[in-house]
Amino acid sequence: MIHKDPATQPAGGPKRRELSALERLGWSAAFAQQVDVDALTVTPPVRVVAVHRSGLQIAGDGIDETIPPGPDATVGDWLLLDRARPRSSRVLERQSLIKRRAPGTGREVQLIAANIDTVFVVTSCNADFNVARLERYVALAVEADIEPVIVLTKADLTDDTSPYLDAAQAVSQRVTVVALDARGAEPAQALADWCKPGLTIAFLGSSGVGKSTLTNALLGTQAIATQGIREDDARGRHTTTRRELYATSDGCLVLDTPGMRELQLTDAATGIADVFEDIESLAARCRFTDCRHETEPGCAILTAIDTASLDPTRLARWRKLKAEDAFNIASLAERREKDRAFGKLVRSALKAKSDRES
Ligand SMILES: Nc1nc2c(ncn2[C@@H]2O[C@H](COP(=O)(O)OP(=O)(O)OP(=O)(O)O)[C@@H](O)[C@H]2O)c(=O)[nH]1
Ligand SMILES: [Mg+2]
Ligand SMILES: [Zn+2]
Repeated sequence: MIHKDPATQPAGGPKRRELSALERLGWSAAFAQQVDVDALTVTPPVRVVAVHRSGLQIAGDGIDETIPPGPDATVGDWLLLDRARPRSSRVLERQSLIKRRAPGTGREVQLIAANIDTVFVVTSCNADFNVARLERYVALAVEADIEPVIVLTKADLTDDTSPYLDAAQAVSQRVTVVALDARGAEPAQALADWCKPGLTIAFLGSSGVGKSTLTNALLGTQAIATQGIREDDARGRHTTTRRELYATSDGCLVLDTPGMRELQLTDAATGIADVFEDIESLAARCRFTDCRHETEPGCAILTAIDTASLDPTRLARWRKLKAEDAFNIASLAERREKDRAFGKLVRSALKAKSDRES
């Protein structure tokens, strides 16, 4: 199923090497290195292309099936499929991992996706646009060691995209920002630098911003369902309900995801520091190393606010994200400690019982 476009592959010109079935799923040297060649025939590599309640949908060379849930894997992971005991399939070491604090009252970490090369943080040129949310998503990607790109959809619905472009660029100077119409041919051209054979890209963002529309555009189909947003507040209707990887005709893997209602960062200090690099570097210039940037003399952050070179609302968002991240790390540690203590209690009770019985 190699895509041959005569216009881009002139006869006699440099020919692109044909990708193997595994390479078309994103297999690369980084994964091959982890595996003994002999093991490949016994436990073939497969990629998790979707996670259902009933199990993991996997794809490999001539393999396309669902295995029961079990391996601690997420969409995008590579497994060495143990046919006899699929639950015990080994998960290969990841090139990247996106995670967040699980929504709701549970304090656990939720794995969102693995082995992603580029995260497209998607928002629209309408009421969905929200700087605080963009900062969260960008920090999430940077923390996972993935290049984030901000995509502003629905550029066709506004006369002037520049206020949106400027506000998105202010999130981080290091991030590329693209504005486009997600329908039709534009995404394939605008995202071509990142959507390449063998690479895996992911669309993240709230419901209704056009993640599935973008995925359809890259696949050249209308196969994935999309749905109009609410007129009054531009909110989506949570049309997509699971994370799923799709392959384009030239071998790029595209992950469409459901709109997230809530994105709580956990263990994302590096990502936050990177997004708020402007504030972090000011903080390094405060007179006191433990400056809280409240009333301290010689505080570089307060000076920046006084001279209007730092936006106080951005400072407030930085404080909030740092506090949330610290809280979520602490509550996770507390929960794990409780689980450990409980496990110990159970083990000692069992031991006491077997001591009594022996
Ligand atoms: N005019 C215009 N409409 C768009 C654009 N992108 C998406 N839409 C429309 O916005 C609506 C929502 O798009 P979806 O692709 O379903 O959004 P989604 O992000 O996948 O939403 P969830 O699956 O709910 O998370 C659909 O009616 C799309 O046709 C765009 O760039 N321009
Ligand atoms: Mg969708
Ligand atoms: Zn300070």
